Amino acid sequence: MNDIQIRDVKVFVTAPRKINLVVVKIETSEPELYGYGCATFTWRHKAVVTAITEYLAPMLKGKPADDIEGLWQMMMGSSYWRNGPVLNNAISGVDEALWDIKGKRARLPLYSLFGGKCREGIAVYRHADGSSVEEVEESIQCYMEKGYRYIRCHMGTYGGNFNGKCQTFAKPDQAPDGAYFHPRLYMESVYRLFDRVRQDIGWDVELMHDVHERLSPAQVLEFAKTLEPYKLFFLEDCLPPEHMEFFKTLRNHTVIPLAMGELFTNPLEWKPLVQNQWIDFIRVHLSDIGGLTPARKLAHFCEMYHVKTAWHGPNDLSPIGMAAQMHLDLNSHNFGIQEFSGFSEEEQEVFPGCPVIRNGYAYVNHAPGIGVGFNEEKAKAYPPVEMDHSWLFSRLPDGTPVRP
Ligand code: GCO
Ligand code: MG
Repeated sequence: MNDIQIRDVKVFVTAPRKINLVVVKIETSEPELYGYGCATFTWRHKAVVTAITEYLAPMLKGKPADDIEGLWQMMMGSSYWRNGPVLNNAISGVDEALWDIKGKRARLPLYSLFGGKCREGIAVYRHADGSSVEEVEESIQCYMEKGYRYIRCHMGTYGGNFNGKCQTFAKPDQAPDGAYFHPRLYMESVYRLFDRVRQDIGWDVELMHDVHERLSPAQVLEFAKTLEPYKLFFLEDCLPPEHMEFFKTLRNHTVIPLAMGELFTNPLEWKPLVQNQWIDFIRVHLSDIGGLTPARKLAHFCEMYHVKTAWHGPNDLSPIGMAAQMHLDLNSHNFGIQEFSGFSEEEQEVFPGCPVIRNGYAYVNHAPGIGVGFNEEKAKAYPPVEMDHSWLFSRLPDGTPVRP
């Protein structure tokens, strides 16, 4: 089977939605056989491009395209220091492209190659947001009318921004710029939000919320306990990855289902949470852990502990990456829910074959491989952009920087 070699490894950065997406193309010794993978780490995309062009491409040329597992181990181990977001994203782009090639060679969509389907459609959740309860409720109702039955609810993105009121907090002299938020104001606003949503909209919809690592351990205990009456589908990212040990306390303190993982890059982060069943949903961003190869292993590991998948699905993920994880969604018995942030018109133009959504379910096409193409010409019309990092400089009212 080692008759087809990797001939070239190319990397593209395109921003059809004004968010930098990184795409890897693997060309093989068979002229018409190539594959695409997602390597999107939007906040450090140039570092990922360098890792691919300067390190991975030279070691991959001439290697057998069939040996995904062996090449993944070589890419991961050859930097000695490993398990970081930049190198993992670079490896993911290659890994997913090799899976795309394997599916094309087998003339099978990836879900079939993984062992076939456990379900016909992939339940997805959307993001409702707004600067008032009424605006959030309007957004929820709009999604429900489109058939979505799982909705993440926020009032002012992460930590709540109260329409800029955060800027009026009493701050010290010469307080630096940043995305200020006030934990107590944020917490109280979320209590009010879910109380009203459950009263006004009711229970025929599953609701989530993303703490986005904004609260202290003690605040999280109160927050989870206070939200219990609203029966959330899950409460996400209660703490930063640096505080995983606190999940043991949190788990013993609340019945609210817990989700964690989009920030993980190292198996040491998820192992204790999964094997101790301290969480209910694993949320990794597939390219941040190295692509489909490790994600399949993680899904199987989680299945042993009744932890369900809820792969990260923000807008800083390419349609190739979204489709790749949706193949895994179809195959995994312990699929939980798929986060989905829509595809813009421009993205669908650059990435033909995007999954389609009907009545709250996503459907990948049944083309061989990942099933999403990449129009290199159209991608050129959307060159990389200067991303707005300001929200990543989050601060408490006294200016203390906090994890964003
Ligand atoms: C989510 C995530 C994202 C991240 C974003 C960072 O649950 O979808 O929290 O919104 O903040 O991907 O770049
Ligand atoms: Mg999140």
